[in-house]
Amino acid sequence: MGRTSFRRTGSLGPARVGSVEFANPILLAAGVAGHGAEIDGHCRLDRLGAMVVKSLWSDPWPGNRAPRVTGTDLGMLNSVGLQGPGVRQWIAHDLPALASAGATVVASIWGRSVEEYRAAAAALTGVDGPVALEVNLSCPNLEGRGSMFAHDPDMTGVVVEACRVSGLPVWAKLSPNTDRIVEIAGSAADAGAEAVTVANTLLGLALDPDTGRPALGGVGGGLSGPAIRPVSLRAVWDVRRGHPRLPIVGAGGIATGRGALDMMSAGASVVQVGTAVFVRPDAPLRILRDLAGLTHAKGFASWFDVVDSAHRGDGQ
Ligand code: RRO
Repeated sequence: MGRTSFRRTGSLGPARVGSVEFANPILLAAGVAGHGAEIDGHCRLDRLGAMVVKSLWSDPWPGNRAPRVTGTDLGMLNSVGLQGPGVRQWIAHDLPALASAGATVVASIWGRSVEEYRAAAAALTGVDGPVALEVNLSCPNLEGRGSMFAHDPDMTGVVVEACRVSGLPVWAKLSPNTDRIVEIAGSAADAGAEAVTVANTLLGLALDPDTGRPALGGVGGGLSGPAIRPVSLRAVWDVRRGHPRLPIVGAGGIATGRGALDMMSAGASVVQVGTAVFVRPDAPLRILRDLAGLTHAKGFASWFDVVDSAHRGDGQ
């Protein structure tokens, strides 16, 4: 099977998020494959819909104290703390490798203030490569703020508006740790977001059994993996109900083709695979293959037909 036909998974055609078309609906989530093309030897980036790069600040950022990742009996807990090379260094050193690997790239940025978000977004203005900008409003490991931007409808809107300076289609990455996600998604859309990414990790904590102290250097962390899938699925469902025309990028615990199918049926135009990569680096490609098989078996003619099918009741 040639490159193009594999990427387009046979007759199902492309996937679409707002103004951006993707070869297929499986994206690599931010954070699990770093900033560059390192994973390409294990998971061909040119076969994915896109890779979302780990969130970047305008300048280099060291991240949190170790340990940064720990297992729990129900998933993975991380407190990486937004480590990254900064947007400019990423453009100079990592983006060319991603282009060489044939990756479709979604950039991701973070900040501690509206001005920091604006600065990171501005550094991407006119840069050749990224097809969209995911604005991370929901990192669980950002010290020094009383609450997340994504827990505040007004701040969400202000940050999204500021990030439009990049000129790229903006996706707002929302938090599952709020009962206001539908309202907050609306604020993002009103401010000009083309899509919302639903959602980030769940706030969590693990204790070290030997010391009795928090297992992670950052103390708290973000829980990910299959255990959180029903939480993100519910959030996708609710956002779709509240905003029938707002494109959704589904994320949270997807580890199988069935999980990806459910997420799209609930309203996601494309889905991101994250923690499953730590189990098998080629998990996104396996999930894509299985999702395509399930989609054909259900008689859907295109990826577009899968999206929202659980709301229409035509996916059985
Ligand atoms: O770097 C992190 O600690 C991190 C980020 Br930016 C995020 O968005 N979600 C997460 O679980 N960890």
